[in-house]
Amino acid sequence: MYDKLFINGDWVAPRCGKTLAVINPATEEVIAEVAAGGAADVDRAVAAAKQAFTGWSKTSGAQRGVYLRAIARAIEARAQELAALSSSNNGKPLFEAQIDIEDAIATWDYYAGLAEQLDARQNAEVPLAMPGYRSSSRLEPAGVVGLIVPWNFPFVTTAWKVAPALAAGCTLVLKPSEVTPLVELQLGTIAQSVGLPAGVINIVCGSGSDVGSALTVHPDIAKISFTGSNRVGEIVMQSVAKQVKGLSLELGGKSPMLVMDDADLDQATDWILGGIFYNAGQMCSATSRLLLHDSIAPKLLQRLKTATQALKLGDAFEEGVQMGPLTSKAQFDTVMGYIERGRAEGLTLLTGGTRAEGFERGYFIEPTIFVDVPTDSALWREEIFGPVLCVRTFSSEAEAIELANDSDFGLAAGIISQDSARAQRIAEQLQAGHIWINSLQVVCPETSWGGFKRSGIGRELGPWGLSAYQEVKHITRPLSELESN
Ligand code: TXE
Repeated sequence: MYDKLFINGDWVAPRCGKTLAVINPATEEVIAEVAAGGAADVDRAVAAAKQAFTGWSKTSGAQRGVYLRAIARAIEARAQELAALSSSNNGKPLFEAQIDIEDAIATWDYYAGLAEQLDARQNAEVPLAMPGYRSSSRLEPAGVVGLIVPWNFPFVTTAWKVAPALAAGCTLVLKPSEVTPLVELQLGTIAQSVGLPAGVINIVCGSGSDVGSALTVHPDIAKISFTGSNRVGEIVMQSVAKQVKGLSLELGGKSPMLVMDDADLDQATDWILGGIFYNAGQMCSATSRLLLHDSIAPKLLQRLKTATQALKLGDAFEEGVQMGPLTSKAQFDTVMGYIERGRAEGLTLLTGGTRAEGFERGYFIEPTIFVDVPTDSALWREEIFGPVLCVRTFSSEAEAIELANDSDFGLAAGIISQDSARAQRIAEQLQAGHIWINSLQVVCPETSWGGFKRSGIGRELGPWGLSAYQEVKHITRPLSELESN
């Protein structure tokens, strides 16, 4: 299967003959060679999706819901195997990969539910102030869509795009990340196992410059949904502009965590660690800027240091491992580059700051905390996407909010305080798409995902995630015509 692409319901050999070496980041061993497509394969996949669109777009929401639920059950039946595959490719501890698979199942079930509700919403009457006319609205699928995903949450980010696209009645071409294609390819076998009509889902692995860019410029693709770096997000935006395609972008983040003077310090320690070291910090929503009230800073920093140094690093499958390696050599180099830059800037290290000791192989980095980081430091302003936390203190609520909002990004934020009214007041003033009060990265299919400012365009999840794949149509006619018929 790995030597093929999934096009038109079948596993087919790619036309360009390239392969991708897939690596286990804990061992640096090649664990698979995966077939990589090129522009000619994208053409084939889009043609299959276009042909399938004719039938799939005319199915009822209820019919599509049946397929989505079947996919959820098929994933559930293979949950352990899929989690293990994801861990071996991404490096995340097995329990994290299991959570990913559970999130994916919840997403498929949620969009099955929205698909089932769609039929009752079609041809809904729209009240008009203007006399003599009647108008009704329809929600129609956007067309063939191109979905480009990264490597940090394989199967999850994919579910966030594929499930609502199918629920809306779109057909699609998915391009997995070249770093983590293994678990994503299983979606092809799952589509086959539930009898999804051929061409509704197509999967073309390959590089961004070959497959990704061919998708963004393809004239038969109506919309691109992209999750990844700001650098590539800008390129994608420019290339879709030429054909005025629809576009959703989920890009970077530099999210703040605000810890107020009334915080429970033990809970705060857990949430801070989880917010930056889960998935080895490779989360767009990582709360990578920590803002501490200066009255609690010394005590909390001491706890953070102790708890961080106690974290167990290791192979995803080892008992008790809390943090895995970085997912790729490229990401390891990027993160080490930022750490070296921090040292060169003379920043103060609370802990970490080196390649992890005791590992002969694997892209392991010590969980790292820099304190008193100046607001003009690259480490404070740029997304590092690794286990590196930057800390500053504040003395008033107003200062905390100002520091939190002083960022190009606005994806998420956390607030830790035992004063619920105060936490709500602060949440309402933060410029971010999702604010967590006294909780850790709680993401549910019902709530939106996406950011303010340069964190992206549009929202995934919730009803907004479905709307992203729909066109709104109104049908308006004179009342007299209706009365005479
Ligand atoms: O992302 P890329 P990379 C951020 C994070 C990380 C940085 C680089 O800061 O350090 O991005 O990661 C495809 N046209 N995030 O290099 O390159 C590519 O093949 C179309 C944040 O992995 O943006 C892959 O499928 N597509 C993020 C996808 O884009 C192209 C998650 C993402 O890769 C393309 C990951 C092109 N020209 C990284 N070039 C988040 N928001 O969660 C590449 N791609």
